[in-house]
Amino acid sequence: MFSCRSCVLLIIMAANFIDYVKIYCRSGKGGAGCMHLHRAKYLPKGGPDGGDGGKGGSVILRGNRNLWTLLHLKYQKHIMATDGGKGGQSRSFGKDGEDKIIEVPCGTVVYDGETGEFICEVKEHDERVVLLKGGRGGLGNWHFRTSTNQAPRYAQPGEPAQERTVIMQLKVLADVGLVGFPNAGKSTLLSVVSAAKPEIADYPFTTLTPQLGIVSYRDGRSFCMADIPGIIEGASEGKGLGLRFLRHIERNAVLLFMVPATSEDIIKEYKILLHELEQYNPELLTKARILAVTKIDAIDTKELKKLQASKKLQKLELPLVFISSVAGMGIDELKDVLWEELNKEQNQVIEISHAPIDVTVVERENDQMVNDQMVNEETIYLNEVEEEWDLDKYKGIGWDE
Ligand SMILES: Nc1nc2c(ncn2[C@@H]2O[C@H](COP(=O)(O)OP(=O)(O)OP(=O)(O)O)[C@@H](O)[C@H]2O)c(=O)[nH]1
Ligand SMILES: [Mg+2]
Repeated sequence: MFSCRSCVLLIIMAANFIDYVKIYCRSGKGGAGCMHLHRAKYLPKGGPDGGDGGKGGSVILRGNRNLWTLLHLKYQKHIMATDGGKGGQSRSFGKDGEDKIIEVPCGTVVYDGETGEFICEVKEHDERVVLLKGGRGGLGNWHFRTSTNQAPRYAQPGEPAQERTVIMQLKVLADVGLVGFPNAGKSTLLSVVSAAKPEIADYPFTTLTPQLGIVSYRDGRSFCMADIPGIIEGASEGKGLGLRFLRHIERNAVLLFMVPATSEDIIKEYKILLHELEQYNPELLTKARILAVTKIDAIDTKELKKLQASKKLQKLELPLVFISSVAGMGIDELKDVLWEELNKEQNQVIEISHAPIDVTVVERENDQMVNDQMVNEETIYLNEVEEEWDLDKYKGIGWDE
């Protein structure tokens, strides 16, 4: 059972993983140019001297490698840059509007909130992408003086602001993504090879949000592993936790498929997983794959030997590894295979095109996720109260009087 402190931590972790936000954004409009004719004592025809308007602020996204979720944007419903100031007399410029910089974790993809069309993505730390450009300031009438029109009585208005409701989704960037049915042992593996402490239990869908861990390899080298919630047959049609977490494996260089040795048909399970990925995005099948047969401590040596020699498994033409996270078997070999695959040149680029999203589906899934998390938190909390808090212990302080 969880300790009090870990219970609180779990609640915080589950509630804090936000990989979807919808925000209304608006850039600043350009300031109007000024129409002004210079007037001064003893200077009857001073001429035009209207200055230019300032430019409106832009809405800019900036990648930040220290952010892991979109939590900081959860309650921001509007993000607006400021307008440019108007130009003034004596050819004075209007003040430029202030840009609004939105810090986002690397791997954030932005879609139009109404049509679901892909707009842009931010991959690198410090990478800047202009989401909405501020309007240009209008020119003052000084610019329009000519020999035939020495006192132009017009100036340009500033360019209008741009506005858009956008959906930001985080697609976790990791080197290796774990793919498997619920209970395949994904979180257990992550907890063994990294310092991450994912929740582990023998009921399906223990993991509700993606977890990342840094796996240290030999000679101080390391790579990043992402544990995502289990996939089941029909996930691409919304079954189980549905599609909403499949996007987190889009950006992984290598996919580690995990099927327990105790499974009735390892190849069938692997093919179902593959099919679900294909339904979601066929480009996922171009990624390097490795098959790990897990929980080999749960079968006897004879069965294990049979599996290792299985022609059917070898026919899949995949790097095959047999592991037990609990007994620590095959873990070093697995790391070797992962490292080798990660360093192959063809696996270095993680370019993938982002298909448009169906806004209604994405919104429904997000509501569902918030619901799931609340139910999960409540269950954890109630269990904790029943099992751990012995109120009798505190009678001495008089709470019951
Ligand atoms: N015998 C044995 N049991 C294991 C091994 N790895 C994991 N398990 C058990 O399998 C159950 C499920 O493990 P998890 O790591 O939570 O599985 P998961 O794939 O993360 O499951 P979801 O989060 O529900 O998708 C737990 O009871 C683990 O103790 C293993 O190598 N050997
Ligand atoms: Mg898990």
